[in-house]
Amino acid sequence: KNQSPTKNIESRNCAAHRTAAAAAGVRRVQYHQENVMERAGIEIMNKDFRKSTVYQIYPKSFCDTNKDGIGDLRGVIEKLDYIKELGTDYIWLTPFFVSPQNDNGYDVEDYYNIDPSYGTMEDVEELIAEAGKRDIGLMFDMVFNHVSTRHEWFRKAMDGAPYYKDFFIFRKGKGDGVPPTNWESKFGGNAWEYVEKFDEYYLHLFDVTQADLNWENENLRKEIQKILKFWMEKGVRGFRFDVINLISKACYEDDETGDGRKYYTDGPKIHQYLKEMHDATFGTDPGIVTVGEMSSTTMENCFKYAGRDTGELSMVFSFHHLKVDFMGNEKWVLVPADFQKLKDIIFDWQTKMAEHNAWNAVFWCNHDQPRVVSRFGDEGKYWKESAKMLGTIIHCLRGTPYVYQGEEIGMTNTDFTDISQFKDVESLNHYQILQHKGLSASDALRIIQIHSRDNGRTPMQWDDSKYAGFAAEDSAEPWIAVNGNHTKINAADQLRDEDSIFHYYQKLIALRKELDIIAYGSIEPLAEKDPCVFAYRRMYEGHELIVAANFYGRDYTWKNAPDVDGYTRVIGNYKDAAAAENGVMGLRPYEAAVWYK
Ligand code: TEU
Ligand code: CA
Repeated sequence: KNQSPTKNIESRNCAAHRTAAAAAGVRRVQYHQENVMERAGIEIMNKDFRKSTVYQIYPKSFCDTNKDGIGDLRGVIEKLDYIKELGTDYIWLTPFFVSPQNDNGYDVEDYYNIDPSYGTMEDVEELIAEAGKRDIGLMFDMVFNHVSTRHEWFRKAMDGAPYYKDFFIFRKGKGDGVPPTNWESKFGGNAWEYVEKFDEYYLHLFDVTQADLNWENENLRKEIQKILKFWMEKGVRGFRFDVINLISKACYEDDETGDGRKYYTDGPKIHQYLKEMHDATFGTDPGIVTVGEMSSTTMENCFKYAGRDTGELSMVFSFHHLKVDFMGNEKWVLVPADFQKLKDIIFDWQTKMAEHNAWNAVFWCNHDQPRVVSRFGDEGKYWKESAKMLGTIIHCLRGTPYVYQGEEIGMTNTDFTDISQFKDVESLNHYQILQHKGLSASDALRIIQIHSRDNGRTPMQWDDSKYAGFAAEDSAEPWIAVNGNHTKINAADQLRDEDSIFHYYQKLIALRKELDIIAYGSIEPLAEKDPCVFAYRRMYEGHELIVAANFYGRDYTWKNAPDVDGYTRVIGNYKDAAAAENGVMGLRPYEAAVWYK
């Protein structure tokens, strides 16, 4: 059997957790399905997701209130006023359900209970109610492609119960220690794990402790619906579905030309499963917003996933625009970002999704991505300008913008210099794999520093204190190190500074509410082949909006620019407007400006 480094790292994590969980004493209770909002007397207002903005919270790294060095739900409650100040309509909270945390909660052990490291069900209820009071809806993150191997279903499957064994994907190997197929796990190594007692393998597209679920099984699908209804009845206003386009597997065959993804991505029954889930659960409440995370998807499928009348989801995350610094699908390489490709992909998705009445989630950052200011902007001299420029591009597009915690203050990639500082299972596995391929430890580390998901997972920088205000100074060491630049980049400073990135994001978010054109207008790419400019035009009911951005750190003259005479600059990252005359626009380093007529 191909012994990938996944297995070794996993067994270390798992052992550590078993003791922690035992010590914490996971409390399991059967909870009432009582709507928290009703109980608190909060009237639920349906929102138009096209006019909304979502703030994403990775609770583990957001705010720690009990000094254990791990962010928690009470920390989110404490910061609700900050989020209200920023102005977003929803909070997407990544998973906080009971989990061994091998993949920071994306390995769910129990969807009905809260992991003690994050808090209790009472905390969740209070969070829903307190957010509701501020007219902020909560979106929960549902991981339905797989569950933790510690989930009750998997344990029963391992005990040999046929009913539960069929919740998973068990297959015979090809003999002699050869797994059923040559598919690769996204976290490295083969995607099948051998179980001696059955002489069979189970499929895990992610970590070995994340067993893929068998959606062919109707009983499993009913269980999924029960989970969604449980949380809807509690007052949750939306859902984000983790890698949801991987749930329908076409067949189990070797992929001679790849890693297997063509056999499980956008599979044959995916639309049927989504429609069924929609009709049975969130489709009954028009106020619920949904977003599907679509791994390596095609646009044709997204027309259906996120179509206005297709009865599947409100919108989709696609990632093609964030692979412009990969080599094809290979992430673990160092190549400069391809600006032309970035524009081509964004414009292609913008225009074609519009033609098909389908809706995008628009974003640069999340908990799996490096920080955008480090990636496409400038951490140095033009840090502030470039962060604002990148925000402008996203927030004026056709789609629902997502702001990932810390993006609104221009947080950067980690400053880690040693592999021991990295925590993510994917990074640690690929650090080994790169060295097995012959890279030196320092070259492997360089690649991890650039691409690691931990870049987005260092603690939120609230202030300039020892642990950046993420945790009290006398608390346990944070689970992942704070970036040393928190003395310069932190929320407290930016709340005081009118010219900060925070206040610029606040303005962008407000602009979408003020100007219907941003939510409802058509989209037309401009300067498509220009080597420096990112620009587009929106149109709606006789109004026009022109967004122009210089993507680089040098002065640039944009010839053939649209004439903005008679337009008002509604937002820009320099004090005065750019010099524009007769279709020639002078853009300063990383300058962004938005004109409206
Ligand atoms: O991510 C899906 C996913 O495809 C990424 O993990 C991706 O494989 C990786 O970034 C590529 O380098 C979702 C969650 O967002 C992620 O945090 C989880 O680890 C993953 O699913 C498994 O649940
Ligand atoms: Ca804590």
